[in-house]
Amino acid sequence: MKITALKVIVCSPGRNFVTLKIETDEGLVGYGDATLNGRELAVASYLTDHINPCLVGRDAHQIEDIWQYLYRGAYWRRGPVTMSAIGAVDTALWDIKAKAANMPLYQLLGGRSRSRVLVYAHANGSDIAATVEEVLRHQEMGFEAIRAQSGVPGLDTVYGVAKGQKLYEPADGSLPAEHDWNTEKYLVHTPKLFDAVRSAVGPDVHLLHDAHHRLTPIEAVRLGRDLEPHRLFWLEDATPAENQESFRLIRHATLTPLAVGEVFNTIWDCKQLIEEQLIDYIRTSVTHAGGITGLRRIADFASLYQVRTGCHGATDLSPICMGAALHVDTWVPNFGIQEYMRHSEVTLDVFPHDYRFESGYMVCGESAGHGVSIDEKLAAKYPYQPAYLPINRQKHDGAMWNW
Ligand code: GCO
Ligand code: MG
Repeated sequence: MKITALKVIVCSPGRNFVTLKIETDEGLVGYGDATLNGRELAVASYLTDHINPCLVGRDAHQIEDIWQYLYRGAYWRRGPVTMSAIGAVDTALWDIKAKAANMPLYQLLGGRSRSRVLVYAHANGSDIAATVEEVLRHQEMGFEAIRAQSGVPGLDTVYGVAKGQKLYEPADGSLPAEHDWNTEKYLVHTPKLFDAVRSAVGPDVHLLHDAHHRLTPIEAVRLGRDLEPHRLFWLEDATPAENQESFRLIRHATLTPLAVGEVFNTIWDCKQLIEEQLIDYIRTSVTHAGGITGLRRIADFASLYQVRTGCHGATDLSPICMGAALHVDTWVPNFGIQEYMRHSEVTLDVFPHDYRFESGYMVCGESAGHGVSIDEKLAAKYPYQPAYLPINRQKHDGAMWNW
């Protein structure tokens, strides 16, 4: 089966998405997500200018060879732009292969390991009371795992908390918004947040928290220890992980489980974290980790070290990523949890999908492929809008910090 055409579709139904459509001479079509929040057009160009012309005429069934061709062949390995582009090609080819086999994608990966996929929701509030209310609202909706983030007294803007009544959207400015930060205030506030949340929900709900790379290792130890009584499911991105060995200190000083990986794009970014069992959950996504092939390689490696998956599932990954992730989650033996930050209705209309939410769990569909496509006519009504993630500055002196 030959690849006949590749098309990049950039649209903004509520937020920006980059989608790759691959067509074949047998009439089968596959879709991949190539969205890299705030850097969308770089991946679109990488595909259109550098990848797509090289793939026309190739055998669509040779997924592994095409992955290696794009990874080794570029000479310049790794990086989020390259790997998101490879990820989109790979996801679209798996979609085609599963359609050719007339099977849902999880069957090609090895079949079903579970009946449904545990997901966690986001509960955000401007203060502790508002966050507790949101956590309880999500508990009523059936969620068994809930991430709690709250505004911090003395800071104007905090990661995860939307302004006013709007849904939280990480890329909301035509230029990067400037947020403020103070670690001391955050470290005093966050244990109080979880005292209140845990006593409101009781012992049975899994609680999660995202520190969004803002702490140093020793500060992460302080937070991890302070949160131990509340038995978190995980503390996410406690510190930046370019220096993987910095997690040794955190790991050996606190019992709070650790999750990392949403900014990683290959196995090399997490090799030491996994091999030394410095983390409990690896959070790479289908889109950013080089597709199903890249993610599967990371998940299999992680399984050797009792590290489980917890795929990134923010709204800046398109429903195509969510659909593909749910097939991986349905198969992967060392599954932990899946992030589920619901897309807006306008996004979901543009991406017809067959996955569904059922009381705290997601279920992938049974149609052939990964079950998600794009309505190109509708997508054309929502042209690209420049949008950037915010940046973070220290409150006391304006110096740059990690967003
Ligand atoms: C998460 C993430 C997101 C990211 C966003 C960046 O845990 O879901 O931290 O909120 O900030 O995906 O593009
Ligand atoms: Mg995160």
